[in-house]
Amino acid sequence: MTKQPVLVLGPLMPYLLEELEKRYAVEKLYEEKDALGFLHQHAGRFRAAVTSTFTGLKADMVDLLPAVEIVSSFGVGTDSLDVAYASKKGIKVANTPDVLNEDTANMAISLLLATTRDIVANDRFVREGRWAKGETPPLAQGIEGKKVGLVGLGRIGSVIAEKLLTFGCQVTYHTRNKKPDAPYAYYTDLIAMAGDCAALIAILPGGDATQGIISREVLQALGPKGTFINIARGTVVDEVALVELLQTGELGRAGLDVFVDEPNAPEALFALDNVVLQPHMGSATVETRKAMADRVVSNLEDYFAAK
Ligand code: 8YV
Repeated sequence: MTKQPVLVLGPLMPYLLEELEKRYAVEKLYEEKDALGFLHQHAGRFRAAVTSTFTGLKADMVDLLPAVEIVSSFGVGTDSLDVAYASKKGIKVANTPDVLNEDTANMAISLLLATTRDIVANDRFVREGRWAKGETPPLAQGIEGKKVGLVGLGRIGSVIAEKLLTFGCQVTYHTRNKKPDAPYAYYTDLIAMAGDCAALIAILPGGDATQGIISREVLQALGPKGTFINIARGTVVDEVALVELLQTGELGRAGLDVFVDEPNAPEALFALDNVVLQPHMGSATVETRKAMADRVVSNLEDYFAAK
């Protein structure tokens, strides 16, 4: 039986490519010297395409895929995918939710502990021989019994909340609308929540609607003893204010896995001891990335099976 042609828009992890090639006639747009020429000539052959949160799906690409019925994306975030325009064109867009909840939540908890306990700074302290020289690092911060505010309480946020309870934290949250079934204190006012909390964790979608929602005022309300954790998107926070306030100490600490212009994290953060930096590793475990890849494939299979 001839394999269904599938167009891959950007680089994917080898395992996912192999799984796609087992089932479909895969063609890689990103390997074409003249991608536009290729699309003008061949786009009509593809009912399906695969992308990722990294490669995205812009409206102009949608217009170049006249026969595509489904785009399966690697990643849960849809801020780089023009889902509204694709849907208007009758194209289904699928992502990979749920399979990454636990590991992404563990990154949030890891950053919260690593940041409040100065794990990275103290690792450097030992490696630089300062402990051996008889120096003592400053006391860090505990989180037991502390109030931690979640900005966002979706699938991943809900898993983070449960994990925080096991650390004896009081969980509060801020979302556009109160979640009737959520057993946590709800704040309509994000500045007020930041003022009441020892730490704030950003776990909300990126995109225009949440651009800079964690403003300078929110970070200032969190204050010199406060800790900000971001495993959502760099765009949800005022990154310029974040850097300044960490440098001046008006904001105590930050643990950051995402940035506005990845992979270019602000260099001004590199010398700061009150910051822990990660290269967007929230879902980056062998187990979770395999599960995400399997979901990209099953989204296609389910679509064609339904068809
Ligand atoms: C992605 C992520 O996997 O799922 C998301 O939205 O941000 C990560 O899990 C990563 O961006 C790779 O594309």
